[in-house]
Amino acid sequence: MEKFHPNTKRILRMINRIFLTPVFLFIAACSAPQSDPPEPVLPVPHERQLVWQDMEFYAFAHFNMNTFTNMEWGMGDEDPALFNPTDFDPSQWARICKAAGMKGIILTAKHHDGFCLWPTATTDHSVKNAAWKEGKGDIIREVSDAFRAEGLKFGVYLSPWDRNHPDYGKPEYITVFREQLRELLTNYGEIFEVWFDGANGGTGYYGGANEERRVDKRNYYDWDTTYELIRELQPNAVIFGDAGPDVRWVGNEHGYAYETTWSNLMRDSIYGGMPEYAEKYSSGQENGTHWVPAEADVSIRPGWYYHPYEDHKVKSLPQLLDIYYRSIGRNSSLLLNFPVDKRGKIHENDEAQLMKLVDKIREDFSSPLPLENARLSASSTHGQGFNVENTMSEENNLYWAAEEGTTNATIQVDFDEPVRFNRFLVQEYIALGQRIKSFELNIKAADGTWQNLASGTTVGYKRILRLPEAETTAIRFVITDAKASPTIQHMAFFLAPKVLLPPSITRDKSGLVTLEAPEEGLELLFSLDGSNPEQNGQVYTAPFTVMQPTEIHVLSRDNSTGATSEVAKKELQIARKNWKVMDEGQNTDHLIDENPATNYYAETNEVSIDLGESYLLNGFTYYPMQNRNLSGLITNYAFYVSGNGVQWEKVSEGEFGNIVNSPIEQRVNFSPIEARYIQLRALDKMDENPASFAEIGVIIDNQ
Ligand code: FUL
Repeated sequence: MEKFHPNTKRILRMINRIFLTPVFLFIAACSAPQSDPPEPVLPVPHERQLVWQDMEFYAFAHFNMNTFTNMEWGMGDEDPALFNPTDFDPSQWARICKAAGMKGIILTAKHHDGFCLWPTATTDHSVKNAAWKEGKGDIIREVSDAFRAEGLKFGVYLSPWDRNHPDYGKPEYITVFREQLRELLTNYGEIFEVWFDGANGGTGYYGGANEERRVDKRNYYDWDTTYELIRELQPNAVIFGDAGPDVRWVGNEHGYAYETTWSNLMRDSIYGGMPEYAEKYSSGQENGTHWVPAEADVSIRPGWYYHPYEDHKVKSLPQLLDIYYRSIGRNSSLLLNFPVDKRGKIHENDEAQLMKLVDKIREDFSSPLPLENARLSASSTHGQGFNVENTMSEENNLYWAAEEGTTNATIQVDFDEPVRFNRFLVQEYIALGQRIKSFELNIKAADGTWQNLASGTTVGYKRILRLPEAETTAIRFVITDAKASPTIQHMAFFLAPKVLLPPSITRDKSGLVTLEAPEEGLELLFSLDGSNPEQNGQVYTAPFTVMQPTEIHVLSRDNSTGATSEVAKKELQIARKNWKVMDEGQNTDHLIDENPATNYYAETNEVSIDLGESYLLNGFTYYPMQNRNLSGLITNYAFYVSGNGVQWEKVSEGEFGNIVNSPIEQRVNFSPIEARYIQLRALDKMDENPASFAEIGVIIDNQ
């Protein structure tokens, strides 16, 4: 006779299984008396910042009046009727963002030109007067609904600067601005982030005044009252601005945080749009008084808004990878912008590049070294519940803490078999404050000695190191200095496969084109007729000359596997071999040497060039200096041509909108005109310094 009923046996077997699961063992460990957590080190994040921090990667969409006027900064006098997407499809945006693992989107509800994407009661300059849906549409409603339907969050960009509003610069405008915020924060459900731009004040339409209005950026907006309103209407939303208060600008529009990036900020010394912000404050401060983590904003194309001529300038995989590792890998979130096109869709090229990035990132982090089979040890432990094994889990509230009072500590990982890795990911337990000031990563060499693989400074929410591939049986993460006893929430090592990059393309003044392989042993292929180099390309063996306007396509091939890189393309205009700069200044050649890293400075604020012969010109390009510290950038220009170098005819005049924040090559087209001489004059500049130029070029249609 059976001792137990068969059902009873099954139940006992189940109980047995439950008791032996890691979950049970983990619960049991947690139920042992737990030591008190370490003392926090101020400043610490607010709950809403912790929630935001976990989002890591989310989208920015610049879609507004500029999309239809082909501008970066509209003046505010644009006819609202111009806003007319032909195939507006916010669920396409949401699907793409979801597939990319992005957690939400921030949309330009109102940019500097003042056009509102929702039917606001505060102004007529809105979708109410657009041709789109005969004025009955609401972009904010449709985008927020589409994102929520995918389980993604929604945030708003509301430009404080309003080049349309007649009262901008007067106290009355602040009431209007707050009313606009109230509408956005009341009528569209939960908002995760409210984004305020630092660009404020300047020339504009201002209800017909057409004048320059400067504001006192520190006091004009009375930000504290506005923040109170946001807290009242959306207590969980983080507020972004140069000065925070919750999330700060990373200080550039390249999407790069810094090797040393503190989430602590001396917040009270900062206000939105202050000139010295990027230089002095954007990397945070060890002794910062408030928790204001960095957000890196960057566009997937050169401009923030859609321009058809940038369809082929979508950032390449290597550029996007660099952005990813230099933002999310450096204690910052990544706000990646899509310049939504005139249809009202994310362009196919942008989606394709985004997915290349996402696939590669997934591949890079797909196989962590199995730490469960390794032995972990730490130089010290804070007490029960803070064991070093906690660093293996991605659980937010499980972490290792070193003994209280220590400012250095080591975690060692010993493996039974040699392991190979080239990525190291580490996270502090930031709820108790950012602590680590410097660290090293050591590996054990075959002879048993320790070698230093990398040194670093801050860690914060997340730090990822890209390393040369290393093989070892033991790794040591040595925290050499910290503000207080270190805490680590998570740590992991990965072996990321190599990236097959296209070769880089450079050309000199004489027209000589050089290709450079990203890695040794790759074959380089190129084509000059627009065809895919993989099928019809030539093998690159030595530099070659290209004199006429041509688009070159290149790729790298790994002949051992047959794998190829993506195709890189570059527009080459006429070679500048016979060009002469007509000015007397020093280093005039820097202006036309096809090297944007060298600059020419014109005391006279204008330059003239003899092209050597006559061409039918369609436009010109101005490549601003690429230095970290910018000076003399031309913000307003006039462009002249001449047949004899004496009598000049003006063919174009205008503004290089947003050039100071985004110093990318500027392209201006005009009606075709035959000329041998060109002249660019600076009508206005970012400062009093001589006008600066990295390159000037001409556009000649080769169709
Ligand atoms: C800048 C703006 O002036 C740009 O147009 C863009 O919106 C960018 C995100 O912020 O300051």
